[in-house]
Amino acid sequence: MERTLVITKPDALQRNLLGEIIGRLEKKGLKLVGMKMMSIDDLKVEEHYSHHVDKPFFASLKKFMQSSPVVCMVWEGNEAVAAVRLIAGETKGSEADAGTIRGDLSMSVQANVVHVSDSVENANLEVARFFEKDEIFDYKKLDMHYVYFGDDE
Ligand code: IDP
Ligand code: MG
Repeated sequence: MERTLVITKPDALQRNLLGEIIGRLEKKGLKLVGMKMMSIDDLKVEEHYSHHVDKPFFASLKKFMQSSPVVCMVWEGNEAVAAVRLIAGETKGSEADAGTIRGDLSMSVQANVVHVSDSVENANLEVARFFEKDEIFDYKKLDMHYVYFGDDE
């Protein structure tokens, strides 16, 4: 069972898209195991986007990510990292496939409504960056039986 980090970016909060984004992940059959609202501090932005710190757009990206609170979530499921990446769509909203969160809900390369982890390795690092162990919940969710019916056979 994998866990992946999803962050709703400031544009999602400002544009009233949180329910829509969470609803899509719930309906897919993923299990929400952690959730909190926060303001991202300088250190967290720089760590989280360390692959972009030297890019010309980094100052703008940082300003954007700090312009409103974000909501961080941990979603769990079989092959959840790749599944959520598919649901999120390509980085640039105007080019992302229709049917994806970014393709349906955004136009911009920067303001693309969600962050989602891009590999199992990064998902583990990112979940640990944003959540303490006791902020992640281990509980039985009854519909899982039907979400995965027969997959283990
Ligand atoms: P991803 O979010 O699809 O994984 P990354 O390349 O990891 O894409 O970039 C992280 C975030 O940085 C993007 O989601 C977007 O908000 C921002 N970003 C990426 N490229 C650009 C750019 O060329 N201009 C402005 N912001 C960018
Ligand atoms: Mg990325």
